[in-house]
Amino acid sequence: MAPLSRGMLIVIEGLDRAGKSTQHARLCQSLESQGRRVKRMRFPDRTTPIGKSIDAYLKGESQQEDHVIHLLFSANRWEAAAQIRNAIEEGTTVVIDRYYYSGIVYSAAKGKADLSLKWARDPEIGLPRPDVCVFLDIAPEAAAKRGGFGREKYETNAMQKRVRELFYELIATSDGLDICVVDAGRDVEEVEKDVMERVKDVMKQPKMTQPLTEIL
Ligand code: NYM
Ligand code: MG
Repeated sequence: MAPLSRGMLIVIEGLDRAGKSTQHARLCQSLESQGRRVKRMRFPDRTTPIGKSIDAYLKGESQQEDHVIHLLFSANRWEAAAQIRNAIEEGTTVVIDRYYYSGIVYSAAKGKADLSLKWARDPEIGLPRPDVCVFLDIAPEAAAKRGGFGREKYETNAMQKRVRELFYELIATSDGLDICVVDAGRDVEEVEKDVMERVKDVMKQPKMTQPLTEIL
């Protein structure tokens, strides 16, 4: 594979229990085995002070007003933005488990009139724009059957169903989100193969010879 002058920015998205962590790990390993330097990241990053507040909220240990928690999730990305940009400039590929797409849809899924997809997206403007976001698509019913579901806030069938609808709305209504959909209801290996294919397609695109851009 031709060397890229900069790293790629790749995002894995999906509902809870869609298999994101597994696919994230496998993709990082294959990219490394192809000789690329890889930085693994995930959002929320629960290790920072902001991330710790988010963690407490998700576990039900603290309460936050809906706009406030939305902005904390966004701030948690902003505090990592320079790190992402620097890694990519020096040729490292950054692979992130969840990014601003989750940020938008999970908040908007709460159904508040004053917390629309548009309102939710505004604080993300200016963050590093992904080269590709692979949306691991799974039916909420199938996801719910996988282990560990239901422990954290948002892990209810009603919420997951709405999140999936909003992911589809996001994909259908806006250009330039760089999302591709992969059916995640299949064997791990099949999903992995598709994810790698999407990433390889993007590697060939002209934008990969240009500097990383920003979310507009
Ligand atoms: N989540 C994640 C948000 O609500 N907004 C965000 O910006 C991000 C990045 O956090 N249910 C939600 C989605 C998940 C939860 O993420 C925790 P994970 O990947 O399950 O640890
Ligand atoms: Mg989760």
